[in-house]
Amino acid sequence: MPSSINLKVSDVLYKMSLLGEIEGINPFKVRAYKKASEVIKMLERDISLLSDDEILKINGIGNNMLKHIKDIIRDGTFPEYEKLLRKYPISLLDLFTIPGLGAKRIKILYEKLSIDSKEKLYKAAKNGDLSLIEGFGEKIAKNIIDSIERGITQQKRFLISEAMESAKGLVDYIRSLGYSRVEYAGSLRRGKETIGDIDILVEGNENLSEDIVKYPLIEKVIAKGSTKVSIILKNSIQCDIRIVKPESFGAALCYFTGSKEHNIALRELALKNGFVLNEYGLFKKGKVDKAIAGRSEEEIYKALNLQYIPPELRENQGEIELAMKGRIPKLIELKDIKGDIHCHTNMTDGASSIYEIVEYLSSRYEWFFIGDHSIPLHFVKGLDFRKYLDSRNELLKLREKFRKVDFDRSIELEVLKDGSFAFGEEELGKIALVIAAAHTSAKMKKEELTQRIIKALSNPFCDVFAHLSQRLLFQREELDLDYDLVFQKAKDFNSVFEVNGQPDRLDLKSENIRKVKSLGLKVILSSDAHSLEQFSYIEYALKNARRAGVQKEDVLNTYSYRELNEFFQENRKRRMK
Ligand code: DGT
Ligand code: CA
Ligand code: CA
Repeated sequence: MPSSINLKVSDVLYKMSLLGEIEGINPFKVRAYKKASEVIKMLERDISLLSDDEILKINGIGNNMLKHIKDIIRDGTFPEYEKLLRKYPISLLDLFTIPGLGAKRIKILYEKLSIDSKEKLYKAAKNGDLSLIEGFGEKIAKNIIDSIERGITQQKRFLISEAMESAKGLVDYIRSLGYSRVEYAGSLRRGKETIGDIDILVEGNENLSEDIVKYPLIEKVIAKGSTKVSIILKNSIQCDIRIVKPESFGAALCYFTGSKEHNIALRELALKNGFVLNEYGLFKKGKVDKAIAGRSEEEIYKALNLQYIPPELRENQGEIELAMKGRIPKLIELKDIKGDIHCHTNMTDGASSIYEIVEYLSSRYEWFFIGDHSIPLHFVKGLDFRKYLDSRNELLKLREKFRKVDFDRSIELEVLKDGSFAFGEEELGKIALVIAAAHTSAKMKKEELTQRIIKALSNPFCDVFAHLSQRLLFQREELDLDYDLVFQKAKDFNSVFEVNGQPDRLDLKSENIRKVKSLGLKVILSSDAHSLEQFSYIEYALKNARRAGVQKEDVLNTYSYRELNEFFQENRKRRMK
């Protein structure tokens, strides 16, 4: 059971992240506060009872964070937080709930017009005062008035990792009660970027609802009937659990997996063919007492003369037409993935040593690359070339001990402002795998930024380009780039884009993966793990790729180690010509 002290610590760290954003502190720090807040909220044990070492083992918590946490446990606050509280009123944070307002705008509103509450904001928008500030057009003012009048706040959504971890806990609990057929449905099963609420289906009977509400992580029970239980978990995620009979399990799974738009299209198709389709089954029109399909989803699609449609494609974006023609692509699967390329060790901002990572991955993959940030990212201790080489040698020594698996050292190499790399050509030639990435691009104009990225892509040693858009879900918009131009140029260089599996990145997003695939370019999936548990984040990259219709042959993680290295060497040679 999460203790109230955990919620208190989590709350202070969350508020610190928002105030930090307003203040404009280093985005890595903002992210660290947010992440720490999230994991502590989910923690089952009372954090005030843990030793320092135990706290440091929690994902995403380093020494600085540990100090803040201990301060909060003792004093309810910590010095850096107090400093910002003296500068900004806490009521400012209410403005984050208004759609369209982020940290930058909130800061401007406060500094230029002393707006620190919804009431003052509403008045200013009504009076037309907002138009005095550059960047606040009529549209924003109207949005603000609208949303405050109608009491609309940003509908809270969750990162897929947060929802998935909660859902797994609940599913394990239901299984422990003796129910064996338990499935995720809704957006979680479709692998959407963010999740509104968790949907779970259980084959069971009415006794189940009595047992479910005894789950210790429940904050509040909203509804409890014989076929549906709705609860809110301690971390404020809502969860709808439906209790279904075996003969309708497939129909219910199909219905509650959605999307709503897919359901509607499917139902219309059924009607056209003389059927009725609902969450209980597929019926001949006029004969609703006996279903002709319903036990499994496969049965239903088959009876409608459709190929089976994987959940990730059920968005009514042409998948039904493809299924009619038998042209649903065979999507890449987890078992096709032979390795990962991008992670971080404790030399920079990761939690584990090179040795720990090799040991961990050697039983999971055929091959892998262990990376780290490069200079000039000092605040995450980015490596210079010397440190890269030394740590590479350290890593290669382990080949002797771990013979069954192939591995080498990659680097997440910083793209400088002018599009050149932090290392020179001669150095680059000695790097096993260059993952180019930009982390600092504030204030560049669209055109300039686009040219910078294109220049980086044109570098012969740009093996992979990481998290192109730099978006952070719920935190930072994607870069304002001419994406189509970037992708078109990328075709000339045969560039490889990363699909980053960090749940707040998911970058490239699936629309862009589709574009890249249609140009015949390959992608590579990565976990960008900062701790051992995060290596599983590659599954979120996979879901994102599947939603884009990506197949095995589009993805370099499915190559053998030799094929992969040949591919990159070939690319380097070709670009040098
Ligand atoms: P979310 O929770 O916002 O991330 O997205 P979903 O897709 O999980 O939506 P949710 O939880 O409201 O409903 C779960 C599924 O139930 C949805 O994907 C399709 C089905 N469903 C819900 N409402 C309707 C409806 O009005 N019509 C139809 N045909 N299906 C619906
Ligand atoms: Ca849902
Ligand atoms: Ca739902």
